[in-house]
Amino acid sequence: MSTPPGVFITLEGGEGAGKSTAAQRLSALLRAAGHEVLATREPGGTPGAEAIRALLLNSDTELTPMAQTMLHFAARADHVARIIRPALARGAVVICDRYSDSTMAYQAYGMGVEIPAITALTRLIDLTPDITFILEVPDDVSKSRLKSRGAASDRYERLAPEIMARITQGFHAIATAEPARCLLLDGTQPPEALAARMRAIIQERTGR
Ligand code: T5A
Repeated sequence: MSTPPGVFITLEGGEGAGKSTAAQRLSALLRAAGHEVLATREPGGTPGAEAIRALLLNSDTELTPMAQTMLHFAARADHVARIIRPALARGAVVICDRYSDSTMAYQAYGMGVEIPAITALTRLIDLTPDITFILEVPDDVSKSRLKSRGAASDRYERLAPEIMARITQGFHAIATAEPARCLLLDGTQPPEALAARMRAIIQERTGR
């Protein structure tokens, strides 16, 4: 498929790394510069994908890691086709809170699904981000942020510490394997500083 005229930015990282906060601030900076911005998230972003999200996050419904993988990709297929590709075709900047790297980190590195299975499904979706920001925060910061939010924990917030450690390793492995696309950023910086750094990198790399 040909490269669309928009710019596709993804934000990745562990629980409570600050992706949603950074996405909001980055969107505001880009809008202030006159760009059309589509801010969206995964799993989710369309009515069908949001319904799949509800199933995925509900820890009362048991799902094998492979079933979770397929549901994440089913949601992604709908989201990419209905929302992300059309926005990129219009020339928008798309900022997506989590994408395929989360499936690689959580379901493969964290939960043991075979990497080639996720690579094959990623290829089927056939849309690679232009830039991926991976936010890193120490475990204690992640825990205290989630605690201060006070919401009931979902399927993924209940994962055992050793699984969370493998997920962190997974994000590192992805960043190491694809340095031209992925940048690791310190998620403990103040949100304004983090968003300004992302904005500067987008400008340097894409001219937008
Ligand atoms: N998942 C997802 C998979 O397993 N496979 C997949 O393929 C995909 C796509 C989604 C879950 O699904 C899993 C991973 C996820 O667990 P979710 O609720 O969308 O569930 O979870 P998260 O994406 O982890 O979202 P969170 O809201 O939990 O974390 P964020 O977005 O990283 O953090 P944010 O911005 O909401 O901030 C959390 C708290 O920290 C504060 C905020 O005010 C907030 O209180 N904060 C900061 N404080 C200080 N400095 C900063 N820079 C701060 N940034 C945020």
